[in-house]
Amino acid sequence: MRTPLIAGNWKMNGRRGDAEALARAVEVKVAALSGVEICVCPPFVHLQAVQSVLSGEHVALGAQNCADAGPGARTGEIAAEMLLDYGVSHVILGHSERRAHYGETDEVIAARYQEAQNAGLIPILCVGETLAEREADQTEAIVGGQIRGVTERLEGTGLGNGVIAYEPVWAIGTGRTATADQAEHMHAFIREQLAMLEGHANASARRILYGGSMKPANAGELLAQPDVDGGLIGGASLDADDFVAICAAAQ
Ligand code: 3PY
Repeated sequence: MRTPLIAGNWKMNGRRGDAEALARAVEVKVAALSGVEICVCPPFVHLQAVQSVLSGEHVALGAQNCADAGPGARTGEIAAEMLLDYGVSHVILGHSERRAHYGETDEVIAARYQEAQNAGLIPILCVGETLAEREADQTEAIVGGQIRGVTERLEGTGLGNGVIAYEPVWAIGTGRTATADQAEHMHAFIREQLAMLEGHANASARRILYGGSMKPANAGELLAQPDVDGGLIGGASLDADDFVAICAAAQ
């Protein structure tokens, strides 16, 4: 039995006051929901403000990245253990925007994942293909390669308590969403890949989220798919009513 997780990726949006108001609204509106885990991931500079308005009972706090090494000489980076100190429990890693704009490779993403795991955070590992890759029939090769490229570099715990987020790049910030069939096909494929890497028991317990323009209008159908265990929500997570409607659909 996999408890669905809905995580809001606020990306690089909002001022401190906006972040506090959004977190406060989400906290109040999700209080009556059950059977779904909820997490919001503000920009680093708003973590403390958001943490101060969350009760810790209904909404977990996530970050959008963490360093690939422990504290020390890494100008501009934030170590996983520093995030933990701010009440952060989840961390998004390998988002396609980081792969595309900052050249993050599977190798560096694996190192970030390892640091997150060692610190006790729950990594949310993003994978997904571009439109050109899908059109060239490379979707499974790309996504399978990204999963292996991280998993095979992890020591000891493997993927541990991590979560996978399948986010087709062509559905991010474009308003296009994978159909429920396309999403289920890829989630089932990812679970098969995981079974080969970490065994059936671990693979069937691992949550696989869908990300890419999930919104209230399509959340119900996507979340009803047997291998879709929640969502990583972009734009719709910036509106408390939309985000809570998606959380309600996951119950
Ligand atoms: C989106 O839905 O736009 C996302 O990138 C979620 O991470």
